[in-house]
Amino acid sequence: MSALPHSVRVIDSHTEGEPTRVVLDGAPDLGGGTVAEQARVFRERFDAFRSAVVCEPRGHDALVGALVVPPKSARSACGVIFFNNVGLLNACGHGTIGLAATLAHLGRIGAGRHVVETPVGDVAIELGADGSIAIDNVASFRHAKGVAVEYELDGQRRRVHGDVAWGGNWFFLVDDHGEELALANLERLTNVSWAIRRALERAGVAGATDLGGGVIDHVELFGAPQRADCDSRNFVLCPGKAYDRSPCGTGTSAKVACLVADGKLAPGAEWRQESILGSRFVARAKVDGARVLPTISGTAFVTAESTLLFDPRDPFREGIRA
Ligand code: PYC
Repeated sequence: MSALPHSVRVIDSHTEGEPTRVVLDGAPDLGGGTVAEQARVFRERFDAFRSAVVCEPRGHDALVGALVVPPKSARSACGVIFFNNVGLLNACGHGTIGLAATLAHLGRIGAGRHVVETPVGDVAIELGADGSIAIDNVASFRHAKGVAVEYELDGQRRRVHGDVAWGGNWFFLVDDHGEELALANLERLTNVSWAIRRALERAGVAGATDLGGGVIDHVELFGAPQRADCDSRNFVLCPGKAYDRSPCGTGTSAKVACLVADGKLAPGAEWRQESILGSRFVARAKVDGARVLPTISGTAFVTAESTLLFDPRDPFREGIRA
């Protein structure tokens, strides 16, 4: 018998094209503690809730879920655990902007600064009186530069180089991929990025294990922008093989950390990251000693308020899991 509730109210939004579903009620009790501890309980005991909310037939592969949980500090607005079609995310930039738009839509936050606790540290939301949203993300850094990796695709062996960087998730950032970053090329970009990810795993390339386990589960390809008001365009492959419709908040944070490390972005200067859809985030970095503190701004729109129903007789009430 499923432990799912009969119904769960959610609010859907998209941030620069990338969807977020915030769970309003019906979530399991995760026992309190830090958000990291609550995330561990969610991962170990409530995976059916995760897949029921974001996987087909109620969701889809690109959807990121957000569970609002009690924060450890009374000064924080809330805690949040992000999840997707295959598991939990350490953090999520577009999802935090979507959460901010949702909480503002509900009247739960007003203009000002609001701290949100995630499993990997605090993130602050800056909600403008005009509805603009920026987030001050977790400290981001480059872990390794110019790592060579060989992958095989369609019978061809290729070599690329990339930086391993943390922006709240682990990324492999590649410039020399030789691919056209165009929406019409999605299947090829997905296959290339997935082959790179598999090759990283085989070669044992990883981030620092004390942060989110160290697994590089996001691959980011960079190229020239198409928009005149952007500095770069990207394609980001997420852990469950869906591509990020937005420029990826944690991925843009990782990029900014690498640019600062290379002396290519001055503290406070803007980095305008275009997504594969042509949407954009504007990023800035504060530098505090060895720490790069990225601020990411973008726009989110609420798209639906709905109630998910879980009929005990429904064979797919827990979602369709691979
Ligand atoms: O915006 O950080 C992000 C993100 C991670 C996965 C999908 N979006």
